[in-house]
Amino acid sequence: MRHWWQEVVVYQIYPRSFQDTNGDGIGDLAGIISRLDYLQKLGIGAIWLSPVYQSPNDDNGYDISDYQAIMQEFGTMAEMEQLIQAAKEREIRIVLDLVVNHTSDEHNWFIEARKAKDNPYRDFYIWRDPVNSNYPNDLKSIFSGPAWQYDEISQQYYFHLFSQKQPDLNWANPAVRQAVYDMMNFWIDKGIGGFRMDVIDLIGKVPDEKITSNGPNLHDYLQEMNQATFGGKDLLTVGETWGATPEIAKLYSDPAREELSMVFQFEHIGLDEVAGQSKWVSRPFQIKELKDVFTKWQTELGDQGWNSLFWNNHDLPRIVSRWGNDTDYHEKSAKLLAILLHCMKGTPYIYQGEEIGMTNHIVTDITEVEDIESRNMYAEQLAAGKSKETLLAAINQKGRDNGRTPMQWDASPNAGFTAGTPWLAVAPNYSKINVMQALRDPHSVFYTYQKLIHLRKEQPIMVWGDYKLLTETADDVFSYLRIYEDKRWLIVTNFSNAPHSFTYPKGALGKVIISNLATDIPREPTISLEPWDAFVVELGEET
Ligand code: TEU
Ligand code: CA
Repeated sequence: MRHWWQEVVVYQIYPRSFQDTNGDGIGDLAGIISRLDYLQKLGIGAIWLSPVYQSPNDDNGYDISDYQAIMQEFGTMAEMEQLIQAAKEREIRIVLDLVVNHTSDEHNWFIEARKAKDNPYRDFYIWRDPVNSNYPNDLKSIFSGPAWQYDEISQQYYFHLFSQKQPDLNWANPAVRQAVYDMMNFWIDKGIGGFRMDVIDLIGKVPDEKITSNGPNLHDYLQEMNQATFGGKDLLTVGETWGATPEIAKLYSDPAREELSMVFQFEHIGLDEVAGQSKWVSRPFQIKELKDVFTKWQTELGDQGWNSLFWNNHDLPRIVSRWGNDTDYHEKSAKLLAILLHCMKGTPYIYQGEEIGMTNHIVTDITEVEDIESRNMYAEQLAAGKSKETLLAAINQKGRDNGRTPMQWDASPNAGFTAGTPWLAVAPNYSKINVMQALRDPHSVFYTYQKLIHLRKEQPIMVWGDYKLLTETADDVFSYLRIYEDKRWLIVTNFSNAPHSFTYPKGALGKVIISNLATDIPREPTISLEPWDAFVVELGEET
């Protein structure tokens, strides 16, 4: 069976940084509504909206204190309903962020739970006694420090895989699961298009056995959730699963198992990291490895799963700065990254600003950093003796604020994001890199994305075609075929700052489908690719 979510491109909005309308420096729902025409022009079919629920913002909305209320800074429930409706009128569905591994410590469930050991909500969370007046065990928080926090009132520790203000829910408790399902149905009844499920691979944790991801009951919970909520409603459900291999991804997304539509896997994202070390330790990125990872995912899921395709999200540095070239080949490399990814099989995701080539933002002092993950790491490592310079270099390379600077709409002060003071500084290159400029220039990165989205709507080969890597190329040339019925498309990209020669595979070259070259593509049997060249061309039969 074919589904709508296999044929669309999804656009992620980080509401805090998208568009402010009331001058408080914080993006809001009214701002999103005001930009729907822009998104319609881009051509997307769904928006993944990062959390908009009530939250004390310890982790910018990923710490939720009421799942059924809208954060005051963002607007009202009426505006949320208006957004769902206004988007629907433009054939855009709203996919909500479902953050149910943990709540805020200011959620009513936790306020109750910490009152006393016999409180009816106590078991909504994970409490353990101290062991020899120390932590229950040595599990660590992903945001630095121990995963256990002592609570003076009831004299036990509670478990938190993220910040101390994000206590983990106890999924082993059926009452927790039912409360989550009820909340999901509340939103489904409002007409949303689905859920992006935050760190969903952690809900089956068994802290006592030091199992955090891929716990033993994980898939039972997801099957139960499917049946109790979105099952049979054809919604888009995408799980955030950092530890997924293709085998694990099939467990989530094999249609026969009735769990999720797809997962976000992060194997490619880890290619400039060092195995066994934190994301803050980097090594050089190699195209050869990228080819291996993408090819594995493109070929191994088969009919038992569906890929999501992404370079960016609100946790990741900007791809054009990370693996493209944001100085000498800014536009060209941004277009290559778009073409390479969007021509693959799966559902592509665009993170706000990616479509105009937004870049990383360099900071020179920790006071400029808002992100809790970066700040905690900095404090911990500074205390451990690392230098400020080393730590800021790591934050500039990998820190989450890189992706969170305000959306660059135009060249007016603060990039047209706010009339006030933005909550996080706008990247200084906004006078050149902005939406207004991109819309004026017919050769901008924006129009490459728009065209790729259009092709996906018009050309079944983009959605359903098989993928085949070309192996006889230079290491830095990433080239593959898509094959569908009697059609073949050849995708050619030179993922580097140097020229490389390239020999076409057998078959007559046909029409150019999309390209970032200023001229027609060269058509000799062996050609020289210039740095960051990328194009797609029809390829006739191998005769
Ligand atoms: O992210 C999961 C997560 O593990 C990230 O913190 C990740 O490890 C890190 O940022 C690496 O870049 C999700 C959300 O996407 C993130 O924004 C939240 O902070 C986190 O869960 C907790 O809800
Ligand atoms: Ca605002």
